[in-house]
Order: sequence, then C-alpha cells, then structure tokens
Amino acid sequence: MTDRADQKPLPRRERREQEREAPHEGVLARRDAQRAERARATRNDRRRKLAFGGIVVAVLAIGSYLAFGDFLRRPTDAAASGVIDIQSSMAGFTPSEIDVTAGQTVTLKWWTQDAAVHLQGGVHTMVSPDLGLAEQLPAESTKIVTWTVPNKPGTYDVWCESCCGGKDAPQMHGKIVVKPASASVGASVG
Ligand SMILES: [Cu+2]
Repeated sequence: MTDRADQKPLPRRERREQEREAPHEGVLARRDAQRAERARATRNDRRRKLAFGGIVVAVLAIGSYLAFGDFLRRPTDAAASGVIDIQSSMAGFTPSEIDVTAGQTVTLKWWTQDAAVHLQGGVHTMVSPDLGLAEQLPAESTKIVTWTVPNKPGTYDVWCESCCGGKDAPQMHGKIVVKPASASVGASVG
C-alpha cells in the first residue's frame, strides 16, 4: 500500500520537501548541463595545465641550451677560431681538459674573476713543465697566451700552484691532450 493515489494528501510542508527531493525534469536537465559544463571546464583546465607544462619544459630546454650549449660546443669553436677559452677559478681550470695539436701555435684566452686577496701573489698560474708552460694570470683579468705546442703527442698534467692548495689539490689540476699533427693536417688539407 505505497501507491501515492491511495495516500491522503500530504500536509503542505511535507509536499514541499518531497518536491525538493524529486525536482522536475527541467531542473534535472539543467543539473546535467551544469555537470557537463563543469566536466568540460575541468578537461579544458587539464589541457591548459598540460600546455603550460609543455611551455615550461620548452623554455627550460632552450635556456639550458643557451647556457651550456656554448660550453659543450667549445672544442669545435676553439678549433674554428684558433682561440681556446680557459677560466681559472677556485674550482680549477674550466674546461679542465683541452685538446691541442702537436707543433701548432695556439692562442689561449685565459681569464679569471677572482680577487687578488684569494690568490697567492695575486695570481693564478698555469704550470706544465713537460709542455713548457709557466704562466701567471693577475686577479680579475684576461690574458692572451700564445703557445707553441711541443711536438710530443700525449696527455699532460697542468696545474695552478698559487691557490687552493696548489699542486697538492686535485681540483687545481687540468689535462692537456696533445694530438698527433697528422690527424688534423689530413683533415684540413682534404
Ligand atoms: Cu689558481
């Protein structure tokens, strides 16, 4: 006996409550539309976040390329321009390894931003007895060093003896690789 027709008319207050719980179809349709709209908005929002994330990744990629691309390309640029860029700092030589060709005269653009107070005698040094290098670089300066690479291919140690522990400190050492002349002559003549 739950049929509505059999029931006595409900008091007005209860009828209103019933209507609130079972709203008519127009309201339901509106709610569906609102729900769909909200879902669309969420999808759009997600799409916007994805797009934004993509832009952030792209910007970071371009930024790192601009920041480090030059550093990564440096060996090629040095070969093309004939100038090797070397920085001395409390971290040692940057780059810590350079390639040169036996018998070739190379130009080193050697620079530092360090203040004299941090350096023994106010200089960084570049020492490699085997390669005939014994150079000094005053604080906060750039020096052009023209150096004729000895004709003895191999890998050589180079170090700074005037800061941060000097020769005894591993980070004050760099590496100079002297390549045989034939390899590069063949390449440039061809
Ligand atoms: Cu130094």
